[in-house]
Order: sequence, then C-alpha cells, then structure tokens
Amino acid sequence: MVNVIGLGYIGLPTALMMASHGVEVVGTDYDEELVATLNAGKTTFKEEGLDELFSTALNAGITFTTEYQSCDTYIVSVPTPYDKLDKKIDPSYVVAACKTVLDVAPQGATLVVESTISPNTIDRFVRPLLEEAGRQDIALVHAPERIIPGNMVYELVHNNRTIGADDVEVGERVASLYASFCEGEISVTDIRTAEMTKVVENTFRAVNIAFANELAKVCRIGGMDVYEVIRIANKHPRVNILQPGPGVGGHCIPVDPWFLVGDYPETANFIRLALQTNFSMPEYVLQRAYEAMKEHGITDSSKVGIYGLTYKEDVDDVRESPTLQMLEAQAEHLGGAQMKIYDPWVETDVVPNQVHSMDEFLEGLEMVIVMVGHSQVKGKPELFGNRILIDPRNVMGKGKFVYKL
Ligand code: SAJ
Repeated sequence: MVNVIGLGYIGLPTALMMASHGVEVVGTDYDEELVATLNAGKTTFKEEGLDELFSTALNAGITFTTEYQSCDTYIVSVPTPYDKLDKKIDPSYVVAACKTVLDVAPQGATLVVESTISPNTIDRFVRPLLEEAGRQDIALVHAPERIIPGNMVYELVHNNRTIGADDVEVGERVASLYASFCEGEISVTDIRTAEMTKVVENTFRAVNIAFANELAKVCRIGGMDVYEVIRIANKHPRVNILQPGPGVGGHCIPVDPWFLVGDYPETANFIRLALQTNFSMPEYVLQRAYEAMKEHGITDSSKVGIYGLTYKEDVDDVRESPTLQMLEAQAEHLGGAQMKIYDPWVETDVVPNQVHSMDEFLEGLEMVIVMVGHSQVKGKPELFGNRILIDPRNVMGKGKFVYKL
C-alpha cells in the first residue's frame, strides 16, 4: 500500500493516478476541510481530466484521511516554500511530514519525497531524522515531479521521470511503482543528482523567459517587434526562445531558482539577474499602462481594469501571480490606485476590487490590462469592445489601441 502525504496540486493527481492503475492508495492531508471535500466526492482544484481521474480512483478504492498509515511506501508531496529574505528553501513541511512517517512506518518501509527541494535537502534535513529516530532501516528516495499545471493528467502519464535513491535496487523498485502509470523513461540516479535536476529544469525555464523579457525591453527601446524577432530566430534549428510576458508566477519557476541563489550566493549571479528581470515585468507593464493612460487622457485609474489574476492561462492557481506582484508594486511605489479586477477562473475574493462577471468588470472601463490569456478572451479583442488594451501576453492580435510589451 502507498500512503501519499499532502493532497495538493501534485499529491492529489499522483495519488489518483496510482489508485487508477491498480495500486492500493490512501491519501493523507493535515487539512481536515480538504479531506472532507475529497471524501464528499469533490476535487479541490480545477484541472483538465482531473474529475474523471478522481471518479476512476474512487471506484478503484482510494480513500482520504488526516491520519498517516502503516504501509510499505510513503510519498511526501507537501509544499516547500522559500524564505523570501534569505532566498533559501523552507523545508519545515517536508521535515514535519517525514518525522510523522517515521513514527508510524513499519520496518524497511520506503520514504519517497516528491516535493521540490534544493540539492542537499535530504542529506541536511531528512537523513538526520532517520538517525535521531534510529530508523536507518527506512529507504530514502527523491522522485521530483515534473507535471505542468494545465496539462497535469496527460503529463503524469507521458513525461519522463527521475528517481534518486541511495541504492539502485530501491530506485528500481520505486521506478516500477511509478511505471504502473508512467509511460515515459524513468532515470534512476542518486538523491543529490535528482534534487539538482529538478531545480535546474525550472531554472532553465526561468532564465530563458528572462532572456525573452529582456529582449522585449531592448526591442521596445529599439523600435522592433520582439514577437516577430523571436518567431524568426526560433526558426534556427538550435534556437528556442520562450515568450516575454507580464512576469513569471506559479509556485515553481519564480521560486525554485532562488534555492540555488540562496545556497550559492557568490556564484549563482546569472540566475539571480534572470529572476530579477522576470520580477521587474509586472511593474514594467504597469508603467506601460500609465503611459498609455497619459497618452489617451485617462486620469482616473478606476477607468482601467485588470483582466486575469491567475499565474497563467486556464488554471485557477493565483500563487505568486504577476497580477498579485503588480498590485504589490502599485501599492508600494505607485500610490495604491484601485483598478477593478476580474478573472473567470477565480471564484473566491482574493483581492479588493475583484468582480465576478465580465459585464460588471467592463462597466465604466476605458482601458483593460490583459494580464492572463485565458481561452475566454484569447484572440477575441472584440469582447472588450473599443476599449484600449494593454496586451503583455500578445494574445489580443493587432489593433490600433492594442499595446504590447
Ligand atoms: N511564462 C512566460 N513565458 C513563457 C512561458 C511561461 O512568461 O514562454 C510564464 C507563465 O505565464 C507563468 C510562469 O512563466 O507565469 C510559469 O509558467 P510555466 O507554464 O512555464 O510553468 P509552471 O510553473 O506552470 O510549471 C513548471 C514546469 N517546469 C518546466 O517546464 C521546466 C513543470 O513541468 C514543473 O512540473 C512545474 O514548474 C513544477 O511544479 O516545478
């Protein structure tokens, strides 16, 4: 039996996927409300294919509880925030979960950490727990997740995976557990390499996006169309530049690279600069909007609305979202102007001035900043009538009053 600890964005789909492929699974989370929702037959976030997977897993017998189980394999997928001041990983949730596992795990059980962790986290924070508890019988494994929100269910099955273990035999055993549903290639390596590859993958993407964002700024000064430049440069067989945008959000790309900067502050300079470049984008967009307001004689910021609150299109996750970053910049440096905000994917109130329908949003607006290219609006500028559009995602097409980055 597998006990998946932490039923968030990664733990839940992983637990459901295993259960749907013949593995006996119990899902555990310390959040009673979340467990109650799952036990009432409802998923806790929106994701393509998740509801179907949930019913298959329920039929296959998955159960949810707040209790840790006695079983042969544990998969820990709890969050790993980072300390915003020193930029280092905060392993406290992982440590707490692993400690509780050690209290209940039978002799010889396997403890798999799926949470994203910086290189050496297992050695520094988890291995000592085994020593303290006299539980060297427990096999430690790191199996970092790689699935992308918006396409998680597909990627769980089709992505390649990495399994890091002290012992190749343990690694292969855990690889065959994941192979119950994973059709990709599974590389078995040591734990530190597995930790590093995960952080490196997200850092690669952060650096590439930062490059695109810097190009956007350069092209604007130089009077060039950055999207056309990138489109054509990418025709080169060895060039693949990502897209510039209003900033980088989510719980991974703007967070994980900081683990390297935090641990290697003297060396990881290039990565730090990339993160700072990405972080500068929300305010850059805001300045762009203020310039356009000036140009069009709009003096009242209540006539400007922000469309999109999530960190990217067609997901309901607002963590570290560029819109939230932009609102923070607005409050801190630019005198808390109160723009109306709407996101069809966010039903609860996350920020003041949030409205819950497109009609209510558009009423009285002369300008809209399209921070997220949800399918609802992508390629449909007519939905905004003849309002001036600030379009940092390049999703509105060309238009007389459409301002790109
Ligand atoms: N973004 C851009 N330009 C782009 C692509 C993305 O500005 O060309 C922005 C997005 O709008 C968003 C942010 O970057 O704000 C991050 O979005 P994303 O779609 O690039 O990535 P995530 O955070 O949803 O998922 C990433 C993935 N990592 C990689 O592709 C290397 C996913 O595979 C990981 O599993 C996930 O991080 C994770 O959990 O670590």
